[in-house]
Amino acid sequence: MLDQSLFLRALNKKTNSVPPIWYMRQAGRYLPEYRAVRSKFKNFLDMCKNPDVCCELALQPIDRFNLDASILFSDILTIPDAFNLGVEFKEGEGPVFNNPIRNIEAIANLPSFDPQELSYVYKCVSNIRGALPTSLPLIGFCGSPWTLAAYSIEGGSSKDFAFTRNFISENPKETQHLLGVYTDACFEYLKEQVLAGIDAIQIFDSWAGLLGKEDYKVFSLNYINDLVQQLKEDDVTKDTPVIIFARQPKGGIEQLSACKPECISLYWDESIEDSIHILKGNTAIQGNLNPLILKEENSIIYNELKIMLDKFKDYPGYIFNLGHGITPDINPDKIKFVTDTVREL
Ligand code: 1CP
Repeated sequence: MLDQSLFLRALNKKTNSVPPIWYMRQAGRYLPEYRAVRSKFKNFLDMCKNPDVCCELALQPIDRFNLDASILFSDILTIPDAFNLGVEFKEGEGPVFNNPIRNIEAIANLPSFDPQELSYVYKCVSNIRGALPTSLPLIGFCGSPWTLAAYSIEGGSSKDFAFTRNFISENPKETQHLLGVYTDACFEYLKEQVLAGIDAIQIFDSWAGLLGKEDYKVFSLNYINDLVQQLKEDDVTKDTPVIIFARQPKGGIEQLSACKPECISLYWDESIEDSIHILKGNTAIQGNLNPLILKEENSIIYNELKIMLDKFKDYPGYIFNLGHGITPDINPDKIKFVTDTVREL
């Protein structure tokens, strides 16, 4: 049944007459049914630790829009939380780390990673898998080692991660040790997600753009590459397709494609023509409508979609998505309109 899925076919570089559709942050604050559940929890991460609630949240966009793939409801910061960094989401703020990694002693004293600390995530995966139709694939995910390290060193989010950038240039060896530890943790975590029932993996390198081209290789790409290698060499994970999303990597997607993922998810500012030229049908492409367009009138959205889908017309292995997550201010009707229009066009 699952091998007939448009999404998994596209990841296998098969052409579909209609592209599979899913959205980054398809479950989230733009949905009133999400906000109703969210209001019962003070700390977002407490909600992530409740597998029944997470299952309900993952199904909300599927029930509403009949999408072609579901994504685990969780967050990339579960791993730093399992390393006892004390991750908290304060009302109206981003994530805050109560025990960030502000010095090299904190790296030396990192506890060892026990994947069972995150058993609530695997329970959530098996709940969602059990609730979904068998024909609908479920995506699992993790943050890239670099993106997780950036939040952990900074102690939360930031516009420019100035402390982190200074820290890594002063302490490159220790940072690389941390990145290695996070890489192994990501592998163990994804393996448990596969055992619990996910059908594809997405790695989010949301803070790729903080690094110059050479530093990107040293602090991010090497570890994504190592993670993908570990996945490809393990009997449990080797057949699970991998998607890499990187936001504004300075070396472009050419650098990313060297990691040999099955698919690259394009940030919205990435040129489709250039990407097709670089990837040449050897790697599936996901993306990349600018999420801001969802604020425009339907006629404008329609024209944008027409132009975009025309560029991907003959590409083997295309998955429709946005170039970044849906923001809280989007009207859910726009997601319905985009979904219907993509299928119609
Ligand atoms: O208060 C709330 O309701 C929290 C909003 C929220 C949601 C809905 C956060 C906090 N995380 C999530 C869920 C989430 N996060 C999912 C599953 C839902 C889905 O996609 O349908 C996924 C895949 C993520 C991944 C994630 N978390 C990323 C990578 C994607 C990206 O946006 O670049 C990142 C960077 C995070 C960190 C994070 N979690 C939440 C916020 C607000 C942030 C960003 C913080 C910042 O601004 O740096």
